[in-house]
This record gives sequence, structure tokens and C-alpha cells, in this order.
Amino acid sequence: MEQYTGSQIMVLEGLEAVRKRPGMYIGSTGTRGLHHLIWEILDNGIDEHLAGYCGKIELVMRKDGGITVTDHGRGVPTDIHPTKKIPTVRVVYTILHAGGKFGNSAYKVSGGLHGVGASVVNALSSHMIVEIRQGGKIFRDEYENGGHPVTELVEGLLPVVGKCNKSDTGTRVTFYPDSSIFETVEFKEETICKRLKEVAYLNRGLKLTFTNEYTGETKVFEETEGIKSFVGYLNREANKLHSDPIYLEGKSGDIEVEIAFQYTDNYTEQINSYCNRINVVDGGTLVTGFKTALTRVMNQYARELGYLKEKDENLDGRDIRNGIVAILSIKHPDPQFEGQTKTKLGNTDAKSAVDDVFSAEVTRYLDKNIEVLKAILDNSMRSYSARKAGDKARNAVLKQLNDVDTKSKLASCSSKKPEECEVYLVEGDSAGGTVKTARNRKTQAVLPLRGKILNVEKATLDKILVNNEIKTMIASFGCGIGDDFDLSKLRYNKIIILTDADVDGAHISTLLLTFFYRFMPQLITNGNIYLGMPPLYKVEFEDTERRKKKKSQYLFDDFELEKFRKNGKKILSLQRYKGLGEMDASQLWETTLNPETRILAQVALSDTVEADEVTTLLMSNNVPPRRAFIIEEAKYAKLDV
Ligand code: 1YM
Repeated sequence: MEQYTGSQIMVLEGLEAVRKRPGMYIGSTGTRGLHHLIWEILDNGIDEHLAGYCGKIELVMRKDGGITVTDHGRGVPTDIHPTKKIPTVRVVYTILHAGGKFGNSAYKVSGGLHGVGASVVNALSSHMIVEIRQGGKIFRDEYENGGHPVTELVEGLLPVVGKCNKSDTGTRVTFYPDSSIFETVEFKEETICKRLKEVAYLNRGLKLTFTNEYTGETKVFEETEGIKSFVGYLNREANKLHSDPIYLEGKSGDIEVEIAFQYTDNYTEQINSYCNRINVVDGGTLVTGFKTALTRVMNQYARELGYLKEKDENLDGRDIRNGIVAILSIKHPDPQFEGQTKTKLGNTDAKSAVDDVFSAEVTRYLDKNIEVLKAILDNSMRSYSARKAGDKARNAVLKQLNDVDTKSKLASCSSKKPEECEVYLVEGDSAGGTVKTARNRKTQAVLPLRGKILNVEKATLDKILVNNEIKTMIASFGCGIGDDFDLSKLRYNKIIILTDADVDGAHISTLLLTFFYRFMPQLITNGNIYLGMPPLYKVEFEDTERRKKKKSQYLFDDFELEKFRKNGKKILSLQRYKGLGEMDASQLWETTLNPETRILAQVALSDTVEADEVTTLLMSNNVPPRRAFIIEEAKYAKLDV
């Protein structure tokens, strides 16, 4: 064991801070935080690709519970660090860096929760091995128990553990997450592969492989057409207005811009944006630049080609974006991420860079592809007319919303303080009736929904607004919809979807979530939407500790029931609830309504690609996968829309 120098003791105190409050560095100690460890290490390899030194990264999910990531870049520097006087690689892996990054390549993957650095991964691992190939030598450094180095240095340098070809350079990192810190240390192939796929789309020319040692399978992710294929993938199920996604790239100052987009016949727009390969979920300046330029360019064309007469007013940006699916990806040397969740880009030069590149390149493309230009303009004009017609209907409906008779359906609560109020959206009148009896009248409102609500994926806003269930919902929430949405007017801090624990119930939840996602997404991002979790079983059993007294317990799914059966308690009776309607008021209060005892799952919007995949999958006519998804998601208490 090495003697620690003064500076190294400080180092370990830094890593100890990470172990004390892991959430601050990686978001959570759940499965999301666990996978975050991989993204941190992977990001370093991707940075090496961005710097132009690495074409291939391999990831292995090891049988021994660890993860190995190998890149073929320059290898982390192994020389002695000028001020710390230890090998630079050990500095990278044991010293907590503000912002996580040092070194000097231009476009680091940094921002949001990414970029906290490899030392954080080390701090949260029980064991970590770093192997570097440089100049024909293989160096190795090893750490235990949250970043304590266990490798003895030789004259201040890392020991050489082997030889290799001089041209064979790179970094290999193996780590084992600390099971005393994480709630689970089980990595998920699906989660990892989803990310690798996204990384491949965003990094044209980078080859990624994934090997699962449990199954022995290897998957390769490589997208030679980058974000262009990404758009094609997102639109694989949609009807497209032009066969090939449009791909544009260019540079403005030191900002690199790539844009791919394609129009579909859906009445929605989807723009996913990335800065230095990080998904900026809330968009920001780069999205504004894209929208402004698209609107300006298309209006110019519309006038040139006679779609608009001199006296006509300009087409609205919303009409021009109707049906668009776009990926924006920029590389910025100094990205500023804003907002509470650091998911919005703030740099104003990103706006003009995207505008410049888009305007120049899209005209070059559209001048040569007139049939595509016409398809887009036809679509914008159709949307314009539909919106004008729709606006009338919509305005009429929005006006009516004030007079919508919420009273006959909504059982409101007496409190007028939104922060303590909640509204239950309940499947069916009969369950609604019981919830009305059982609830706390001061803070809990109830809105029974009859039958299935409209599938909003394909319907236009004016169609959606004639649906009575939806009208009552909007009127009850008080915060408006679409462009008129105003969060400050929301009457209930919690909107709780309460459906039966069966397939139909899950389907209704999904339709509601789709509605929120499309027309009131702020409710999801702001964390106002919840799923109530009514139990599926009530079991009565003998309590052996208390002289065989009868006791009862609610179980939420078959998994819990199975677990209960295994604990050996003598079951006296087992009741399976077919629906909420079967519970009496006191049972319903105890299991589903009482804030002290109920289980609620907060609906989160994790990333837009995933979100849109979910809605596409759910709303497609492809019934089997839809069902599989619904049941699976309904079983777990966590749902990312
Ligand atoms: C599987 C993980 O970490 N690869 C990696 C990391 C670095 C370099 C190369 C690198 C960067 C630079 C110069 C530079 C890092 N170096 C540093 C630091 N793969 C993985 N590959 N030479 C090599 O950025 O200038 C931090 S990460 F700071 F030491 F240079």
C-alpha cells in the first residue's frame, strides 16, 4: 500500500464527498444513476472520437458484474502531471474537477449531468482498472473502495504490464459499481444499446460494439449517414411527404452545424436538438435559430412560387413546421446550458450559426429539388387553411370552455390553493362515485372519465376539442391548452390518473398521457402528472407474532403476491380486485387516496427520442407491442413517457 502524500489525502476527501452525496453528481442511486457511470466513461471515448483520434469504441457487460469500455484513441496521458506530481491518468481518475473536464480539445461532451468526470465513477466503484496503450507499452492503474489507488508507482510512473504494437493505442476502463451505494447494480442491455444507437447516429463514422457476456452476443452500432438515418429511423412508421430526409451541414465561426429533417403527414412537429452530442431537451437558441430561418426561407419561396400573393400575410411558423421531424446537432466550443435542469442552450451565437448554415444550405438543396420544395409548401398551405378553419372552431370551443359545465362531472374540492389541491381522473362513473365518497373533500377533486378518450396522436386540435371528456378536463384544470397554456393558472398541483390495474386501464392511462404529452407537455416536465397505483390483491393472513390474530395487507401486483406466498405466512383469504369499483370507500381511501399510505408514480419526460418512440409505438396499429408495453409499464411504479 502506498503512502499518501498531503495532496492525495485531499483527493480522497473529494471522492469521499461524492460517496456521501452521489445524487448531486450522478442524479440518483437508482438504475438511472447506475447507467450514468457508463455514460461518463463512454463520453471520454466519444470526446477522443470528436478530437479525431478514435474510430471505434467497445463496451462489454461483464459476467462478473463489471463494465469494460475500450477506445482506440491516444490513451489518457501517462506522464507525470506538472503540479500534482503523479501520473496524469491518476489525476484524471482521482481528482474531482469542477465541471469535470480538463485537457484542451475543442468540443468536449460536457453539460447537464454529463461531464462530471471519470473520478466520480471511480468514487462510486468498489474496484476500477485503467489500462492504457501508448508507445508500444501497456500501463495499468488500479483502484479500490471508491478510488483508493492500489498500484505502486515505479519512479513516479505507472508500471508497464505488457507490450503491444506501437500503432495500437487507446484506453480501457473496467469498473464495478459499489453495491453499498447503488440500489441496484444490474445493468440493462436495452438501456445501454438505446444509448449506443443514439451515440452512433450523432457521431457519423464512429463504430460502437456492445457485448453481453451473459448471452455471448455482440451488437454493432454504426451509422454512416449519421443524423440523416436518425430521422429516417424516427419516421420509419410514418407516411412521408418526400422519400429521403434532407441533410445539411456547415460551419459558422467555430460552431459546426448539422441538420436533418423530413416531413410526414402527422399533425405534429418534433425537433430534437443536441449540443456536443448532449440532448438539449428544452431546446433553446439553436432551435430558435432553426425555426426562424425555416419560416423566413419558406415564406420567401412561397412568394417566389406564387403560393402567396402580394397582399397575403406570411405563413405562420407552426404551419411550416406541421409534420416536420428534425434533428439539430451542433458542436459548440463553450456551451452554456440553462434552466433548472440544464437542458436548454443559452448561447446566442448558436442561434445565428444555425440560421446562417440552414438558410445557405437549404436553398442550395431546395433549388435543386423543386418537387420536395413543392411538397413542403403544399403541406404548409394545407395546414394554414386547416388552421384557419380550425382556429374558428377552436376559438369557439375555447370561448365555450369558460361555460363548459364542469359541475355535473367534476366533484371539485373546497380549497382554492393549487399547491394543496389534487384532481383524480378516474376511469368510469362507478369508480368515480366511490372515489367521491372516499376522498378528502377539502383537497381532493374527482373527475370521472367515461369510456376511452380520443386517440390524439392523429387528430387535429379542433377535432380533439369537441371531445367532451377532453373539454371537461381542460376546463377543470384551468390552465388552457397548446399555445394558450398557462401553468400559473393550473388549479391542481397533482393530476392523478387512476385506472384499473388491467390492460384497459393501462390503455386509458396511455391515451391520457399522450394527450398531455402532445398538448400540455409542461404538465409532464413540471412534474404535475401522476399515476395512482391501486392494489390488485388483498390478502388476509395469520399473524404468528400476535397470537394468530388475523391481519391483512394490500399487494400491488403478481410479483408482490408471489413474494408474499414465499414468506410462509398462512393465508386465510385472498381477494383479487377486478376494478376500483369493487373496493368500498374506506378501502379505497386507505389504498389509493390517503397521501400517507398510497403509492403514486410521477410521470417523467426523460428524453424526447424515447418519448416519441413510446407514443409512436403505442399509437401504431401494431397491437401486440402496444399491449406488451402497457402491461409491463403498468406493473412497475415508474413510467417515463
Ligand atoms: C474508455 C475511456 O478516457 N479515453 C481518453 C481520455 C483522454 C484522452 C484520450 C486524451 C485527451 C487529451 C490528450 C486532451 C483524456 N485525457 C485527459 C487529460 N476512454 C478515455 N482518450 N490526450 C489524451 O484532451 O488533450 C482527460 S480524458 F486531461 F488527461 F488530458
